Amino acid sequence: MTKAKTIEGDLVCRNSKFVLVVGRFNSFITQSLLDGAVDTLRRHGSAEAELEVVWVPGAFELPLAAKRLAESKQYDAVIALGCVIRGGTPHFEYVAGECVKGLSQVMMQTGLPVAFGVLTVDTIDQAVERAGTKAGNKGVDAALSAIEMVNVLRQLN
Ligand code: INI
Repeated sequence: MTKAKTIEGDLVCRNSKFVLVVGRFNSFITQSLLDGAVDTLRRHGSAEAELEVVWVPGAFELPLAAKRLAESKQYDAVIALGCVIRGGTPHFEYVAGECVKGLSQVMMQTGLPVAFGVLTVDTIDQAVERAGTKAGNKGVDAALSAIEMVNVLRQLN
């Protein structure tokens, strides 16, 4: 156990506004990611009034919406939720690649935490497993990361 000064964020929502931006593509999966994320935020102290949800067509559009929302300065964190499932063409690589690159740029350019709750999977079964069944729920993980990042960044100001 280190004696060094240690800074870490806890998992309690205090006066924090979260916006969840969600891809409509594969909505039978992304709706479960959203449900998991919202349930997690509520159970960690968020009030309903502190949450907003924005739907966009698909994962490719998540970065632009996240950028607009981050620049509005109305939120403490953006939680991006989507589901990209590999098909028989390189389309998957383009959509998934631009999504992760764009969301990462938004976070670095705006300084606002952007949680990456986007599934990139080979099969529908893998998506189902990660959307509230045997491999957990990626929306829950993204919400927890957002809470922790908001709280750790507040201590770094
Ligand atoms: N969008 C997704 O969110 N997931 C996918 O699996 C997907 N695939 O495979 O095509 C997908 N495509 C749509 C894309 O995100 C854009 O909405 C569309 O290209 C319009 O710009």
